[in-house]
Amino acid sequence: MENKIAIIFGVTGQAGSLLLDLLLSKGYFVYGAARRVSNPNLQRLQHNLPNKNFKLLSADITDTSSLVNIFAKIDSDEVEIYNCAAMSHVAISFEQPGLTWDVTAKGHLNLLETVRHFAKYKSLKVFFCGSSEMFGSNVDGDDFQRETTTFTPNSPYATAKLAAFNLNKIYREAYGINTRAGIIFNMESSRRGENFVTRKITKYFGQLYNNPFLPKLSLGNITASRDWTHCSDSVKAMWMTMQAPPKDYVIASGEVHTVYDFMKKCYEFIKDKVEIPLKPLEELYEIDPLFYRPLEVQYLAGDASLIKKDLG
Ligand code: F7E
Repeated sequence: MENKIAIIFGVTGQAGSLLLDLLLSKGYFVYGAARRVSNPNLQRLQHNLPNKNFKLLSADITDTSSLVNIFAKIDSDEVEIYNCAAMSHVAISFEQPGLTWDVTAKGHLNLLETVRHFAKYKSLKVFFCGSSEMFGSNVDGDDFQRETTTFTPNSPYATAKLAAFNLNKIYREAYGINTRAGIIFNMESSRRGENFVTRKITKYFGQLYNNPFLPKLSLGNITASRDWTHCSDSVKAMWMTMQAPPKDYVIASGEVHTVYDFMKKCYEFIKDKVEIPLKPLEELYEIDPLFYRPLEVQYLAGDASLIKKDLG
């Protein structure tokens, strides 16, 4: 049987690389699109480089001609396209809103336009990584966010994701393009970038295990609550939506914890394992307003019952 074909935009990132692992394990032939940079950032997919079912291509989602070149190269009538490319750090989006929009919003529009033209010749399916940040601080009466909850984005990142999410839907309804999106709540793993809070904290406690005299960990708003999922589970859900009719789904765990709770769990995890007793947790961290955001999303809790009902 012939391999199924997929393209992943943003293949060097956490979600893109875990999706690559999943699709290869399912027998796909995968094209991974990555930006050309002088020092390639391939750590997360190094183990897949020798795989004969994987081909790394150079393309930049902000440059439509590079997308056209990729689509022209793919000699297959049926392709699953996953867009995981984004400037994904919410705090940085306040510093670099233009770049955030170019990559996250305009980039997805470029992809949709390219797909619209190639859809005449090939059967193309699109998955867009939307974000729970699109909800901003809005919650339903039961303190959950779901597909019907009104979006009230409050960062440049969230507005860019919402623009792309809406365009994804418009191209489905206006042109019949086979698009779907996940409204994806926080995804974490050991491949998470070190400036996101879970990896920043786990890295600190990992180092503390070897050196109990480390300087304090500096954090921002530790009372924020998040709905964290292991990214391997999130990418599995992305793949499942791709196998189903086009529809947008919340991808979440439904479990909520504060940043403080997460840190406490890490502290307790290493406390009994170290040889030199640790200081009390309250002496190991400090609050640095540098890590506060101009606007904060204080609470996110996803209701994933629709995807559970439809796709199991
Ligand atoms: O922050 C607070 C921070 O940067 C989580 C992205 O994948 O998920 C992610 O966005 C919370 C926030 O992720 C620090 O203020 C406290 O309330 O790990 P984060 P995020 O902003 O929730 C969504 C769904 C996405 O779509 C995004 O792409 O932790 N926090 N102290 C801190 N956050 C960071 N980064 N660093 C701190 O020192």
